[in-house]
This record gives sequence, C-alpha cells and structure tokens, in this order.
Amino acid sequence: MSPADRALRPGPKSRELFAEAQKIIPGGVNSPVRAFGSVGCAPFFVDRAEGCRLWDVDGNEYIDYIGSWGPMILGHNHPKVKAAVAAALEKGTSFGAATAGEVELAREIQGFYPSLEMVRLVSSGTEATMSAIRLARGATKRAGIIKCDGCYHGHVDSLLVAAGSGAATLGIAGSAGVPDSVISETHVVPFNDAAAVKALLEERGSEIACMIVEPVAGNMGTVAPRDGYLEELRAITKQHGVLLIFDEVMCGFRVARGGAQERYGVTPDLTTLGKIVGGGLPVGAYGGRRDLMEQVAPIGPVYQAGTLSGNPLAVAAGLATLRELKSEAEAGRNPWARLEKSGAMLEAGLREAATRAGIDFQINRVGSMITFFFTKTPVFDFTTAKTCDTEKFGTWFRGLMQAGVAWPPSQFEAAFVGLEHGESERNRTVDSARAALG
Ligand code: KE4
Repeated sequence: MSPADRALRPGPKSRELFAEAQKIIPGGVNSPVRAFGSVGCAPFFVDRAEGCRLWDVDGNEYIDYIGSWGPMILGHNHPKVKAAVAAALEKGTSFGAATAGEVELAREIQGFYPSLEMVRLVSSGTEATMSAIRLARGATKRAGIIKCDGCYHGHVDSLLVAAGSGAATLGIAGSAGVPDSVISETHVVPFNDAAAVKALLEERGSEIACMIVEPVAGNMGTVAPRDGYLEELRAITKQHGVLLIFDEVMCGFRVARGGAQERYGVTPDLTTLGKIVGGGLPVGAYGGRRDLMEQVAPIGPVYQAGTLSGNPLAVAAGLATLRELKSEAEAGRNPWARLEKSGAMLEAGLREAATRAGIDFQINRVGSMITFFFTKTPVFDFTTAKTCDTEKFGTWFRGLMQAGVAWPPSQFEAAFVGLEHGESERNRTVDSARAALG
C-alpha cells in the first residue's frame, strides 16, 4: 500500500474488516447506507465514540455528524445515559414482563408530546410506523394509505414505494420482494404539495385510512414543510375522516422539545417516534388519540407485539436522555435554543465557504438537522432533491472524511448537530468543507 494510500481513510483495519464482513453480511453492513455505496469509498468501521467524536478501528478521529442517524442529541456515551444503562444492567437485561421503567418512559414521552394520550413502546422506528399504519387501517376499516415521495418510514412493505433514504440513494423505487398486492393501496404524493393530497382525497377519500408524513423531512435530505402545508394536511385529512400520522422518528425531540407538532403547532392523530427516545438503544414508539390506541391488543382488535418491546436497558437509555434534555431546559440551558444557534452557525460557515468556492449549492436546515445539497435548484421536495450532483457530493464527502469529519454518507440524508458540537468543532468542519470544495 503506497504511503499516500496508507494515509487514506478508511485505514487498513477498516478495509480488512469490510472485506471480511462482505463474505458473511450482505454488503458487509447491517443497514445499507453504512456501506458508503453512494459516496465512492469503503466505509470506516467504528471502534468507539465520545461526545461529538468517533474513532475508527485504525485510530482515526472524526467529528461526527451521523450521530447514529439521530439518537445522539446529547452526544455519544453521555455519562448519565451510561450510568442509567449500567444500573439497569445490574438487574438483568430482559424479562418479557412489564417493568416500572416502561410506565415512566411512557409518562416522560407524554410530557414531551401531550397529543400522545396513550403510547406503545416497540423496538424500532419501522415497528412504530408499521404498527401505526395497521392501527389506522383497523380503526377506520379502510385500506388506503398516502405517503410522500422521498419520505422514508422504515422498511415497511406497504411504505417501500418511492421511498427516500437508502432506497433513493440505492436507486430502488420500492423494493424487490414487495408484491404489487401490498402496495396497491399505497398512494404517493409529492412532499409539500397539499393540493395533490386534496385532489386525491376528493376522489378517493372514503378509501383512505391515513396519511403518514415526515413533518420535517430528513430522508430526501432536510426539507422543511412549506408555510401552511402541515395545517392544510390536518384540515383536509380531518375533512375526509383520514387519520394523520406524523412520523417524528427523526425530527422528534430534536426540532423542538415536542418535535414538529410543537414547532409548527399542528396536532396529528397518531405520532411515531424512535432514535432519541431510545438514547441510542433500540426503542421506537407510537401513540396518539386514546380512542385509537384503545383498539390495540390486548384491549382492542389491532394486534401488535414484541419480545423486546420496552426492554429495560433500552428504556433506561431513553429515560436518561429525555430526563437530561428536560433538566437542561429547567436549568435554563435550553437544549433546542442551543441546537438552533449551533446549527445556524454551522450553516453560516458552510454557506460562506460554498459561496467563496463559487459552486451551485443549497443548504436546508431545521434546527439541528442540516443538509448541503449540490444543486442550484431550491430543494422543497424529492424531485428537486434529485437535481443534486451526487458525484460532487461523493467527492465532498470523501474530502471531509480525509479531514476527519464524518458527514452522513448520502446526499439524501440529514446531518445532525448535537449538544456536544462546539465552536472548535464547527470551525474545523467549515475549514474542512472549504478545502473539500476545492
Ligand atoms: P428504524 O427502523 O431504522 O429505527 O427507523 C425507520 C425510520 C422511520 N422513520 C423515519 C423518519 C426515519 O428516518 C427512519 C430511519 N432513518 C434512517 C436514516 N435516514 C435510519 C438509518 C438506516 O436506515 O440505517
């Protein structure tokens, strides 16, 4: 390996691991985007993380904006989260029976999300959205669902239609293995286009159980709802007896204390949560109107279950995370105000660097969710997101990686600023971004 190649990231241990992993794990990874397939290089393998930093197995350090794809709002390995999980571990790892922690976490979630009159814990965002869809269909006795092109809600068969996130990056429209019969009731509309939803509901409203939407999209890159969009969705779904589901798995607890529904003042019928609610351990949740949630087994006809739902270690991590956010706010150190300020400073730095580089770019940001798009077209839906030059994004990503900045390895993802990203990290990121823009 040449000295130059040796200096390259990922280093030799990551490359060896990746070669070995590919023999036994599809693509060498347990989730497609981790393969770095769309950014033209091999992935690094992480050894450990602390605060806003990652170290790979070759000892290379990175300022981390992947943040485990959202959960790490407090930063990696937060002492209070670590202590809570360690304490829970002393009592065992899983019981398959109810625990006090699950009630505490349900109450904690309700404190952030008053619209969740009842909540059910599951183990992933996918489980949360899959269950919410089933509940909506069971409660309305209708089969149709509406989703937005470019929004991703996990790998739920009926929602893997023109999905964003990995599917978009991998160029898969839907997925193999999803029979037409399963998606025949799934209608896809452009994000930020309430008129399309209105027209569809006027034609077929009586057949539609629900509309699921990322109220702040992150899986086509960060895209904010246009002024009035969410309000319009709320009005027209209500008019047709269609349940509105806000998928806040990514934006939840992040874009405001009570997520997008607090930030934009629009209350859905059901909400799905994940990522931050588990503090980096596997927790998803769905909840909402009591009259709907009371239709979930064992008290109602909509079946849903999970061996590790409400797992005590995961619940401990989630509880510690939400309680830390709450106590920071009560101490006058409002986490969401800090994240807004930090995100704005990062955006300003990147904007200045890109302007000086004289390139075509857009930056979309909502609080601490931010995406740098390589296009001159304003990005407000998936069609405009797809005008990006993904080759240029890949080159920029690799330049950042070599400089020790771990940006999310896809043009169609959000980067996450956490409470541990400080001025020095922002400055180093901007300097690296400027250099990587050439
Ligand atoms: P999980 O099943 O991956 O926990 O959550 C699915 C999901 C549901 N809803 C939204 C809005 C999401 O963003 C996600 C998952 N997000 C991706 C990142 N774009 C997870 C990363 C990955 O797939 O590896």
